[in-house]
Amino acid sequence: MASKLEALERWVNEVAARTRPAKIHWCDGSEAEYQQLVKEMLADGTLIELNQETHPGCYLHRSNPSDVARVEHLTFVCHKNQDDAGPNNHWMDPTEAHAKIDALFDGCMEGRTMYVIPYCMGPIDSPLSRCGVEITDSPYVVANMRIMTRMGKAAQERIEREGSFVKGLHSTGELDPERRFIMHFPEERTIKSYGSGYGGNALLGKKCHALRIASNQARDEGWLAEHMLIVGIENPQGDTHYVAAAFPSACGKTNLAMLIPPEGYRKDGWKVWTVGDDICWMRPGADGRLYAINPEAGFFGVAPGTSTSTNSNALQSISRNTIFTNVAVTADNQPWWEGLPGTPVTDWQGRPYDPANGPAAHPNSRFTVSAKQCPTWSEKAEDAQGVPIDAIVFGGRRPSLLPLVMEARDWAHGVLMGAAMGSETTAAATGAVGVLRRDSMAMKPFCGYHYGDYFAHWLSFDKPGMKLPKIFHVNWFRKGKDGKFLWPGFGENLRVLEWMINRADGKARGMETPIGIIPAEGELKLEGLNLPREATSELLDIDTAGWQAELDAIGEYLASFGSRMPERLHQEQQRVARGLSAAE
Ligand code: GTP
Ligand code: SPV
Ligand code: MN
Repeated sequence: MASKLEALERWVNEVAARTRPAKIHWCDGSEAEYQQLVKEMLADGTLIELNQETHPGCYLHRSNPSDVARVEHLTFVCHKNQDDAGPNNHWMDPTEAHAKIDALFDGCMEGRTMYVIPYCMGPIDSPLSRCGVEITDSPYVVANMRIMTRMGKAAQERIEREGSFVKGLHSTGELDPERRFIMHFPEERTIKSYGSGYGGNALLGKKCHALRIASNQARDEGWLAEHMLIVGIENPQGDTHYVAAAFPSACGKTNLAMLIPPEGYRKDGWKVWTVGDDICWMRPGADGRLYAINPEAGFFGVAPGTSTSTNSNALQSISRNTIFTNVAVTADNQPWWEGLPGTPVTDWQGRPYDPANGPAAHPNSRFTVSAKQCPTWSEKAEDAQGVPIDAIVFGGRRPSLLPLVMEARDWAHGVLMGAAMGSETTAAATGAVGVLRRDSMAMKPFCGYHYGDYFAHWLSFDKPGMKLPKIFHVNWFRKGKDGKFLWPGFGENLRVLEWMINRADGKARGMETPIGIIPAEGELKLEGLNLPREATSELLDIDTAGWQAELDAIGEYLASFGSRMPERLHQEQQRVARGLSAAE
């Protein structure tokens, strides 16, 4: 027996009977195993060696050009009852879904190796962590899962002790978009993914498990599984406040998680610690505060735009032992993307670079790297108890209307702010880019059940005995009349975080407005920024007529979820709308 757990052994045998691999390999997670896989992938061209002098241990993978991002139209959440999936998900009857995808898995691993990957999402000894097993025929997936999760022997031992695990079955199949599905069965805690080798579709520990399935586990067990970064802000007195922030894909989570303080702040002794850049699991502690862990062990980050000036922590992290996917290459075989100095000679598809073909690196090209390599990696990220959260932040790409920062007056108002979140679409998913869509809590592609029930679950945390964090909304992407960003962003975002922390500590008064609390005159530190005065007032300007239209749109959006939308959120929307009318 390869596992002491009968349920695991039986499931692996069932899958093998269907997929008929030549060989089964149980992953132990060792360095030797990783090196062996790399060797095999270099031999068959799955990986391409990059310049080992400048980038030791770094490799390039080129995915199929039809397989470069998440595919939301092929992603299904298959609850028994269609209503439980909600209008926010594509739904298929579970029996039909199993039949459809199982037919694709029939014999799909013939002549190949089937890998069994036991993994743990979160520190291996944390009560907040949850385990899973992914079965895949892709060594690229195994290598990425080893970086992104606690994978191998220790995870298998925890699974055998606990007796339960999330089941994930994956095959890259023919990479034919016509034969591609990402299916979730929340009641069975099962995932089946066929026909894609790309990140969120194939590394099943990430979005499929840690968000779509985990959001269901979280609701049943009284915690939250969110698309959030976690960052620690240490002030000159040595106190660290932890902030969790939800921004949609490719809207700045990795950047904020690895923020480099502006020079003045650095001199004063401010430090920033990275706990997570994409996913956050949090649950109330005995003291009523929310404690958070990052279920991941690595970063699967957006490459384009990553540079010394925007994110030098990320750049330093990826100088060694990194897998790059769909980036371009320079003449001396270094990885390259838009935003880096130097010139590309080969584009992400392996063609000689020609600007007529578009960007050299794919806009959703990524790096996979162990979090341990990040210079600002927090030692608290390994803490089994998690970190206490002082502020929750929502935000998106909004070229107009939304101010740089505002604070919710209470938890319910904050839940409304999160529910109302909107953002321009990005390259992280297939489809048009730059279209405004609602993306509540940045979870539109990831919430594994009805959004109405999800908002009710969020509201349920507001009860006696809880010491909930304050909730804020930010917008780094407001544009001036010239079409340029008004706010410099990146490291300068610390100025906004400092105001939030001051609010949490009762050290800033703020100014009440109908849409929320904004910084009072002088509370946002802008010294050394050279921000024109008009820009400052424009960043915090509240356009009453624009907001009335926005509140109407939010009302319609909430109503689109029908009777499962909690009445409390409707009331909150009406309260804000009334406040706006009164202020007119
Ligand atoms: P996922 O991994 O897809 O979930 O994305 P993410 O939210 O981690 O995105 P990331 O931090 O990689 O941000 C990607 C894009 O946002 C890049 O184009 C950055 O240049 C841009 N960006 C990040 N922070 C800022 C900011 O403060 N201001 C502006 N203007 N752009 C930003
Ligand atoms: C995202 O798109 O939000 C990502 C990348 O973090 S993926 O793993 O593809 O979901
Ligand atoms: Mn993400």
